Amino acid sequence: MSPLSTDTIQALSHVHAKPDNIRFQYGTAGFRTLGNILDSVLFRTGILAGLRSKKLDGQTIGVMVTASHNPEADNGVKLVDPYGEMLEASWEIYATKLANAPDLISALEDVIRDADIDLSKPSHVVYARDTRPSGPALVAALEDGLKVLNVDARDAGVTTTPILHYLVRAINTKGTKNSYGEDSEQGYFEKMTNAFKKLVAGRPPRDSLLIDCANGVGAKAAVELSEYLGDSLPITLENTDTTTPGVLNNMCGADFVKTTQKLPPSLANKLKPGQRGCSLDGDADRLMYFYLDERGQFRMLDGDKIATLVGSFIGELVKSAGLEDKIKVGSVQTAYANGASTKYLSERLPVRCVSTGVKHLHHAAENFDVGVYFEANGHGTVLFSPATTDRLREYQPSTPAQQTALEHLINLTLLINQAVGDALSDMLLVEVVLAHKNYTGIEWDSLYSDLPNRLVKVVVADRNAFQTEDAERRLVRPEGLQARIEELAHRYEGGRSFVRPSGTEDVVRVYAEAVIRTQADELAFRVAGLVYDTAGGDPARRPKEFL
Ligand code: 16G
Ligand code: MG
Repeated sequence: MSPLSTDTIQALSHVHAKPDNIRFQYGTAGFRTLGNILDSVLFRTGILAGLRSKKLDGQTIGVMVTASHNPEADNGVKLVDPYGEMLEASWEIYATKLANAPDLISALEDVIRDADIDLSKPSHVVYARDTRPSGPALVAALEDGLKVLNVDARDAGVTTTPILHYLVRAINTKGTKNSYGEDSEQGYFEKMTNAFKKLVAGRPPRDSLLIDCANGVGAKAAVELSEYLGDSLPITLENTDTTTPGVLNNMCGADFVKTTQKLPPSLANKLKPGQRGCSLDGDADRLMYFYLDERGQFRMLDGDKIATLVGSFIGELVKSAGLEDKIKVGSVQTAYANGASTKYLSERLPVRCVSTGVKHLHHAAENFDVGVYFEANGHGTVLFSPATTDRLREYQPSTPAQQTALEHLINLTLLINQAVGDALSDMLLVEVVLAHKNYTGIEWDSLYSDLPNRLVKVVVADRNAFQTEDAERRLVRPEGLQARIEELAHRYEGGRSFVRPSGTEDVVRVYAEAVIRTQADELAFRVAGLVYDTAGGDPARRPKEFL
């Protein structure tokens, strides 16, 4: 085992000094905070990525520098494991430990010992960043970290989070039976658009889809995508300004649409009634669809609507292919899924509920032959198990109709980015289903009606006092609070409410839904009031809307 080059580490960790009095935490989305305090974190994450690769025998690890839908001044970093999945949970602890260590060398020695890492192993890392202004300096700090272990590193430049995940998987599966595609952006776009073109071949031409790129890195990718798509899908790109300071995610993008349930003002005179529009988030891994109805009212088609559309379509194809006894299609949601979507899906497919965060959904989806997972906020994808992919490849259909359905399924495995939720790939997937069903947004929307719902944030003294069970649907702490929430929810028709501590902000989140809009709001604010009072909030500063 070759020793650590402690002199280099000392010198560089001096250059990338850790700020005092700040505690960093590797959470559900990696490290994420103000970009201008992340320098030391990026340096240390570079070293960690090298260690992770050595631990996995030199397989390539991904590093993505992004803060997704957060404000432009924020930034963040997360590691990607060899098949394009999120970093294994046990390593999140190492990440946090290294980021906060006053003595980096001894912390590194602890991690190396604890994880039993052989430093003589090779290490490979591929990294990318979004369009944030703090990105280049943070990447330079990351590169210094990579130098410490002489990592063989590849700079994938400015690109989307899902493309980085794709590259990681493509690099690690190159030349194997599970080869995922060419390890280049060109490979990504060709794979996806070739499958798309086959899937929509012979369907009537579609009217133009308007894409809100959130003034982020999705704009760059969408411009390239449109070239590969040619006339197979007419698209119009909006909010593509990646250079004017302050515009990223500002009053636009998937998070704005989901949280405000409004059309980004910049699209007001651009989206025609009935036309399909969609928003990407700042790193293009979340997708929201929408349209304006005949009265000009904004209608949102969120992750739940996507899950129901896609889940039932794939279920139908499996049946048409004559494979329903061999391939089980299932779906995974979180407690935030609208009750109406859960009902719609459950009547067609098995549905599981798991805790918030992509990694929980992804792992649960792996337990199905075909697992369709989406969070209401627009994160999601579809996973085909390796055995299912083989089965599709080997299956001998007995009728032309079965043959056609089989070909569609195989093309879906190529269209869908199975490494991670991908706004552009999900968007093409939605477009395929709409083309096959000959649906506009209106018809898609009419499959079921969302229950009115409300999400409220409550600032409390200590959000760790809130502990949940049953996929976050029930509180176990503070004691007694759950019973009071249920008692309130029972007073409203279709009432459902749950409370969980946020994993990304220092707040507690309250969700409520009910059959009637005003009741959903009232329930949410009552539960929020209950949370506020129970968690020891100052009654004098109790928000007025908490009834
Ligand atoms: C992160 C998660 C997202 C989740 C959100 C919840 C990933 C890549 N992202 O953004 O899936 O919905 O956190 O945030 O896992 P919250 O804990 O603050 O409600
Ligand atoms: Mg994102």
